[in-house]
Amino acid sequence: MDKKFSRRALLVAGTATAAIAAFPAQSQSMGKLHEVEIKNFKFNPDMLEVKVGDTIRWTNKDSAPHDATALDRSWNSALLRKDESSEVEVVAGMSADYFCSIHPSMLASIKLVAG
Ligand SMILES: [Cu+2]
Repeated sequence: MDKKFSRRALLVAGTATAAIAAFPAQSQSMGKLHEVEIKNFKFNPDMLEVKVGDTIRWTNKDSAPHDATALDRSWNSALLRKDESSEVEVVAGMSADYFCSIHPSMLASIKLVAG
């Protein structure tokens, strides 16, 4: 009946599915974990060298919500509130430039290097 509510429920369901897909059971043992802190509206570090099979974990230290979204929107982290984290596994051909979809001036990138 409440359109707003059902739209929100769908969004949560979609996020949960994406999170499961981003956490294959072996990802930790197969690659390196890279930590990116989001603070004062900046990704730190704002450039990461990663290999296929690595995992990137973003943690939001701001009161404002943030996420990490590919500029071409081919991948994204979960929406992060303060002190929340989200992980994305690095896959072949992953697009390199990303931003916060809520604050598009927050830009950062990853560099895929050969394993
Ligand atoms: Cu943001």
